[in-house]
Amino acid sequence: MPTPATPTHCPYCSLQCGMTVARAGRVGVEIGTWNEFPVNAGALCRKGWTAGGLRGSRERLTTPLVRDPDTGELRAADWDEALDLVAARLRALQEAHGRDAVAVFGGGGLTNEKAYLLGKFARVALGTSQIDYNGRWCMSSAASAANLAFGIDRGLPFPLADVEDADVVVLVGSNLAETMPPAARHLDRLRERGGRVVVVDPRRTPTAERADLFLQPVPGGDLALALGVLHLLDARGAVDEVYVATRTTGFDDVRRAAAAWWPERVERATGIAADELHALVDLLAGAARVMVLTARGAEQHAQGTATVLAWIDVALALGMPGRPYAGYGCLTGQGNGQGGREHGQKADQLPGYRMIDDPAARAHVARVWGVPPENLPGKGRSAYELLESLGDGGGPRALLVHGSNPVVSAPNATRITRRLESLDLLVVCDLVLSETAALADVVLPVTQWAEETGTMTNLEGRVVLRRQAVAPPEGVRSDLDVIAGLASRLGSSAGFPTDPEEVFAELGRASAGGRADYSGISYARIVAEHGVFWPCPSTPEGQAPHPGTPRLFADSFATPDGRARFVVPEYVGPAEEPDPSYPVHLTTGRVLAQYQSGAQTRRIRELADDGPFVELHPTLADRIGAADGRPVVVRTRRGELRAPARVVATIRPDTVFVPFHWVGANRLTNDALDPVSRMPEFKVCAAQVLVPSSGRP
Ligand SMILES: Nc1nc2c(c(=O)[nH]1)N[C@H]1C(S)=C(S)[C@@H](COP(=O)(O)OP(=O)(O)OC[C@H]3O[C@@H](n4cnc5c(=O)[nH]c(N)nc54)[C@H](O)[C@@H]3O)O[C@H]1N2
Ligand SMILES: Nc1nc2c(c(=O)[nH]1)N[C@H]1C(S)=C(S)[C@@H](COP(=O)(O)OP(=O)(O)OC[C@H]3O[C@@H](n4cnc5c(=O)[nH]c(N)nc54)[C@H](O)[C@@H]3O)O[C@H]1N2
Ligand code: SF4
Ligand SMILES: [Mo]
Repeated sequence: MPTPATPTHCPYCSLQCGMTVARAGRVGVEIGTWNEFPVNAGALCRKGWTAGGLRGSRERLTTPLVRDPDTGELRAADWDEALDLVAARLRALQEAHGRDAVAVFGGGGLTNEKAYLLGKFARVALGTSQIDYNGRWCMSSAASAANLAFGIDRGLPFPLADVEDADVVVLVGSNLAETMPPAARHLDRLRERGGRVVVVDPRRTPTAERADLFLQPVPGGDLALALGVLHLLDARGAVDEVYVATRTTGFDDVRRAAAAWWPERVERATGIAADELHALVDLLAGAARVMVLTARGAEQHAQGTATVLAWIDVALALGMPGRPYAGYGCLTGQGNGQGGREHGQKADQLPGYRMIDDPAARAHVARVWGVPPENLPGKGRSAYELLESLGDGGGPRALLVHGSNPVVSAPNATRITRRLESLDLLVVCDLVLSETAALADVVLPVTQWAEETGTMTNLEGRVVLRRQAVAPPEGVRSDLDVIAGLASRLGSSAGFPTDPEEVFAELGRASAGGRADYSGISYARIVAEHGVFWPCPSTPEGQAPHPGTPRLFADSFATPDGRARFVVPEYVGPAEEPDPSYPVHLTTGRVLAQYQSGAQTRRIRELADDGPFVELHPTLADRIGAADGRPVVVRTRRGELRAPARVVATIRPDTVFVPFHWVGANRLTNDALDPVSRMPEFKVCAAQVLVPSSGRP
């Protein structure tokens, strides 16, 4: 008999679909629809429906594991033994090598409460500057760009449903029909209303199937494409001169830069023919409400920030940001991809999206934490640079991981795995023995999703409450308990509460007055209002509460003068271009049934785990003699992967695609970083594909 169903949210992506969870049987759960939650209105994708699959599974960790120095194997330990050991070794390493000898790596899947407490733990209990998180590999280029252009970074500055009322939506590098399936209905409704969808992707994806105009550039071509659009918009007199004059600065320089991007040059850089470019500009120039949305296809490049800025320039030139049902937005990715970057687990940030090198920000947060501001460390290294510096790299000698599986998901993963292996101490908190946990000296088993309570901030900036619905398995603890347990063993006098609602209240105070102000949000309000959009400052006693902010930029931008900034994007091209030895483009991404590094979804029986594959065009397959389902080898300057070929006419003939949910794709990828966001170039590098002669190549 199921117990009463509790409304809560999915464990996976940034849509944070509402669902109900009830206990079923001794350990299982039953997932049901929660129709009143507006973002998904009852719809779930396959991953959501099967999310209970890890409950009661043998794959679930239920006891701490400690590596035995004699046998080299992981063995079960009790919590006190494991935490005492970790604390003692952290302290010894810091005494011998300084505070920064210990590093922390967080995740965009952690609740706001966990992300906040982890940042506080690093800065106060460990006193280390070395903390960053996997969100750096996710939407950081869009975050950098939005901060530069608009003075604030909220993925979508409007509710997702606004898509339905736009006239033209341009999706640059998003496959949302597979990465957030319930969101695709907004595109369908937009088209029913007579609106148009444009999709830009080197692959004709299920999302592209919904497009009125589909453009198929080479990977890394989006920046040049945007410059070409700006060129033609200006040539046609389609720039909104009044908007540009009253709401922005810097257009003249962009106009000059775009003047050199005539259609033939765009075609050489992107493979998009002049008539296709004109077709796109026809749609944009004639529309009253244009929405430009970017996702990882456009952003995960060494020029990701510049690429997003170029598309923001397009939206600004058309006069869209701040206009209803129009503007620019980034579709974030992880469950708490938005909140995860606001509360201080990023190397350069403190809670409330404050910058760690801003003296006023330091003073505010230090007051909330009850420590002298000068005790707070400064900026640390970005995610890839941090992992690359570990152990033999000359940087930190110990790493604590909460909510990431970098052995699978880091670029140039062979190198990163070696760095992890060279650490003096690796501690991983996880639900399962991920590839990264399998390398650890200590593994701490934690609660997941419906076993605990906490808030998540979805792709719209809507703060939602993921409520506990079932009891956790015996033996596991929440990340909050782990953090508090270590902090007290390290002798920290600052508070590390373990009650999520108490942590949320503290987080609200720490964020007050910051860019991402949560101080007016409470659990009760989230429940009553189906989520609250930040910024939502607190109001004085007796005054009406702040309503939250579903839509930004109607009157002004968050820059000092209130105007949006045009930034000149300079096209450099991918860090690695094809050449005679590595003649094709390799790009990577996702499939519907797997999530991220696959640590969770590969262990769920209902989601077929077929292993990685290499998607390639029939023309390329013919040239190298590959056949559908037979093995091929993809090789780059960093490594190689052998996997079955999937021969499809939907991909460009000069490009291959590999999903990154299994070990392998990231042995191939390039670790070239964006100069501003420090985003790695996951989405393009040069590769060769061949058919193995016999046996293993
Ligand atoms: N099923 C599933 N859903 C997920 C996730 C998952 O792992 N699985 N992860 C979640 C997370 S964290 C994220 S960040 C989001 C990501 O969501 P998306 O950004 O939609 O996902 P990706 O598959 O990484 O990339 C999108 C598309 O970019 C295309 N692409 C590759 N290179 C380029 C390029 O140079 N230019 C352009 N324009 N397109 C390019 C790819 O072909 C792909 O179709 O998904 C979230 N949802
Ligand atoms: N080639 C290539 N590589 C990529 C990408 C790409 O497109 N191409 N995309 C990048 C992107 S956008 C992202 S977001 C990253 C994601 O890649 P990862 O950072 O590896 O993300 P996950 O696989 O979600 O890892 C989360 C881990 O934390 C565990 N976990 C889940 N919930 C909790 C929790 O509450 N607490 C703790 N302690 N653990 C928990 C899970 O079991 C899992 O092992 O990959 C990046 N890597
Ligand atoms: S779309 Fe995302 S949030 Fe919704 S059910 Fe699927 S994985 Fe979960
Ligand atoms: Mo992501």
